[in-house]
Amino acid sequence: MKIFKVPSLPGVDGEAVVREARSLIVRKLDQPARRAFLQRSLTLGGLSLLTGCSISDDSHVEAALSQVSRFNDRMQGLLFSPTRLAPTYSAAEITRPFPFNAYYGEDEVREVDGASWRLEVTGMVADRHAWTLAELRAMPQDEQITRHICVEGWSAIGRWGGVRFADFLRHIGADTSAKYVGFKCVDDYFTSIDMATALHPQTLMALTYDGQPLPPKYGFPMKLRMPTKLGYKNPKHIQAMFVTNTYSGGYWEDQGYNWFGGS
Ligand SMILES: Nc1nc2c(c(=O)[nH]1)N[C@H]1C(S)=C(S)[C@@H](COP(=O)(O)O)O[C@H]1N2
Ligand SMILES: [Mo]
Repeated sequence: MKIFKVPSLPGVDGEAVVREARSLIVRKLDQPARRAFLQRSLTLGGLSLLTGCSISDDSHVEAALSQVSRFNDRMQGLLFSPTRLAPTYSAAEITRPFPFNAYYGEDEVREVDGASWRLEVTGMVADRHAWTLAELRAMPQDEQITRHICVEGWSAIGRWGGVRFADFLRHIGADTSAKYVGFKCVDDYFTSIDMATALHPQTLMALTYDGQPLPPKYGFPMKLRMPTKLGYKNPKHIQAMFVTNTYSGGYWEDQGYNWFGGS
């Protein structure tokens, strides 16, 4: 395959973009959803021009699509404004009932015991103690009515309350110059986000839905709510979080969904 030609942009290290992309292009094409999702970013004709690949060769197509997706992550990261707010809505606009979604059905929603639950905090932080729900509830609380957009083709407006993640990160002495914050959930879900989004004023450790403790189906006891990101980037039932410079992907991201996942 030919060298991926990166346009020169101010402040962008083109070679680093390609290196980062190349380190992620080893996976084989096996997920139709992944391929369909990535193909939306660029037509195959354009892709073959860009890369010089034969479009009849699946592994080359896959490699090129992965490069485009990682390139896209870098561009979204560069374009992300740490202060621009996602739209907010009135209480009358809330979608009722708010939809449930997970990689399993509603009959398999995880029931977490709030009394014994702890949020484990590791990585590049000064204070690594595990948090109880009561401790999180004692922090200053914020609220938002925002739109959740799922790539499966639906969106809905909901009302979430909880702790601003930026407040929490500062409180625990997180190294906010780190690249990523990763999350592990009570189910097998996991994801990771860029630090700029972690510090965004609308990124919330949500403890409530519509004024009540988060119901199990919406991620009790705590989910991360980010109106600047697509639904799959919003982890429910969070059990552990870590601040890191090591890329750790995500449940859907590892199957081809774009990692940055901006909405
Ligand atoms: N732990 C966990 N978090 C998750 C998921 C999941 O399967 N498990 N699915 C994601 C997806 S794809 C969506 S659209 C939203 C759905 O959140 P909701 O049930 O509150 O609508 O949760 C996200 N977070
Ligand atoms: Mo989703």
